Amino acid sequence: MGSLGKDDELGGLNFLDAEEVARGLASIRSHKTFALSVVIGSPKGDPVWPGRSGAVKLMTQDKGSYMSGKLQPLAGGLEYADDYVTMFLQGSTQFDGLGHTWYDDKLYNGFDAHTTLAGLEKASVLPLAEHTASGHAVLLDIARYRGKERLQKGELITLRDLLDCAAKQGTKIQKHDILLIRTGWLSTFYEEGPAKFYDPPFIEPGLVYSRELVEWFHDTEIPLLGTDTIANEVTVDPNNGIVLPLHSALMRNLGVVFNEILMLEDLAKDCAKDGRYDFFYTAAPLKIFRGTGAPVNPIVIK
Ligand code: UVW
Repeated sequence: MGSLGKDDELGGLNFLDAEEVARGLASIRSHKTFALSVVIGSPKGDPVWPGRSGAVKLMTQDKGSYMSGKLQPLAGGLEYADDYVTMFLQGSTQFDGLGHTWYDDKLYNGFDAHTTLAGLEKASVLPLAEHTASGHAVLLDIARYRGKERLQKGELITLRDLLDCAAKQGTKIQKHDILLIRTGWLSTFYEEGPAKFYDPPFIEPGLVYSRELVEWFHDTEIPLLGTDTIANEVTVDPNNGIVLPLHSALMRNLGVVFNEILMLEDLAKDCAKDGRYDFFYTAAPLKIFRGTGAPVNPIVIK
């Protein structure tokens, strides 16, 4: 990665060609399907990065509009309800555009950070949405591997953990596999509530930066990383205090596409039941012009 062409805005999705789609489809056995997004605008709220807010969904018309006489049925008697939602494009299960984060004024592929001034002119979510992400995926259930329901605040995942978990599951990670990692952390929000989830300091569990980890992503040409956390990595690297270093090392430098805030519980249960942790994954985020990211509801077929 990193040498995919000077205009490239797809990063790892370049690896997901027709052959990879076929490899993913060939792994389908039980034909069970799983939809991996969280619910937008749920009464429980939306788990979001601190500083963002959850979706607000409002009705613009409903039966009451007709009862009050504000609206009349259409000719023939049809009535209808309408609603709208305002939300952060990063505020639910989403794909990040590769230009979502940067350092030293350069985005993915060397694009100038000033191209973000009127929305992401380069490396937005749109090229990812046009391409789609479909291929062979593996789930590494780190929580189950550690014999826990869910990882705790700040709990670290190293490359060694990924490889040991795969070995214990009997999962072979192959070149161009989409990598999903379950921590169980998102359930803290839904089952224990926002107070526990955001209990300061807010430090999610997750992957921790190491040179070996980044080299492994590079060599294995992992196109996409998805997790059941907001940021796909431990919030603060305990070794040096750096915040979200894998957003730099994987997303910005290598072009690994991030699919965050996944609900992996049902999929993980099914994998534990049948002992199969690989499957077909397909997703296309909403086509948002110059979006930093966009909501997505990825589908897994086992
Ligand atoms: C930030 O943008 C800070 O994080 P994320 O990519 O998890 O939304």
